[in-house]
Amino acid sequence: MKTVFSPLHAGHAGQMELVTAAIVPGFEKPSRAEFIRSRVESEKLGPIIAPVEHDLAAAKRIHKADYIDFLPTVWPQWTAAGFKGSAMAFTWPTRGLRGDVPPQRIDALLGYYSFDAGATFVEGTWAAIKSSYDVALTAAALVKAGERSAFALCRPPGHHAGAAFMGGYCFINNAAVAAQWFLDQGASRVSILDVDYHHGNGTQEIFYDRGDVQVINLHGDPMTEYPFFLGHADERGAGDGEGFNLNYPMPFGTGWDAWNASLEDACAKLAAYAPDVVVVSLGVDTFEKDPISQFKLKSADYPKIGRRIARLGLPTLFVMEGGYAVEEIGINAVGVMTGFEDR
Ligand code: SP5
Ligand code: ZN
Repeated sequence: MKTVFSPLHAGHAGQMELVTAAIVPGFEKPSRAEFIRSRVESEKLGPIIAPVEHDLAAAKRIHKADYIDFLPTVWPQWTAAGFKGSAMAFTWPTRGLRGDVPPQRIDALLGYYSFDAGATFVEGTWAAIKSSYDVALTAAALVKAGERSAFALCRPPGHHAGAAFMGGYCFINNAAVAAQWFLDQGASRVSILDVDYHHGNGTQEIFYDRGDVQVINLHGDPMTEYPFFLGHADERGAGDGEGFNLNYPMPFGTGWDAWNASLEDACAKLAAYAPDVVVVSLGVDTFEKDPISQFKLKSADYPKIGRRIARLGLPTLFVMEGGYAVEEIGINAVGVMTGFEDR
């Protein structure tokens, strides 16, 4: 399997992160992608290729144009305003406030275009976001050209980003961009299988009222886990999308047997939908040692996930999302790929 990777991710570095009761060094850090890249090499998964640069048209197919146009301006606006440190929001338009009027200050605009403080900018952030987008589209093109699978080693991740907002370390929704791109290239139906520990709220929002993209999420129950405000089992899609959004929320402490039961059910529903291509939002923050997560998967479980997905017998694009146990992130993420290849 080919991996697409860009070193430009590395400029997105040094952020602080607001968590419960503290501001701490960001969990979503450059070493994540480097550990995965080095494991791709040591496991001889296949060639590592550089992304082809794309314009932003494919992003604007699923994101609002004003949101995409805002992203490259954040760091220049932040420094022009005289602010230091990471560009980060601190006020959000919740119920009872105006969410339809963009304010004129960059610190306020960051709140207008986000749902939490978890998507912060430094000088190299836009270049990293753009490279991650290019990685996803370049890997998608490999699958479209006939490869059985490809690995988009995206960083930053994407599945929390919605049509007009960032959050949860995510800016452009790479998996959603790729899914729409497959449709625009002639696919009739695409399934997105999101196995990241956190609910992919952005992906769900983007495709919620559509029947041409099936969105399946396996994740920590939002009653007790981030992102808290989406991801319940009764969210099944709306209008043309009715029945094409499937959520499998699971409690803290979920291990392989229960998680795998959800995966089996998800794969049956996916097979019944009979998509032309599968996009896997691949987070490995389900791992037992993940520092911000509460599931109990073991390293030996990740090849089993890959093997099950391979049994669907469909062209498959893997898009990297979360995973914060950096020492083991390469073993776990590349384990899915080697399992998929049944070796
Ligand atoms: C792509 C992805 O996996 N995004 C995850 C964003 C999670 N943001 C909220 C993290 C809350 C962490 N609380 C952790 C306490 C650790 N002691
Ligand atoms: Zn996650």
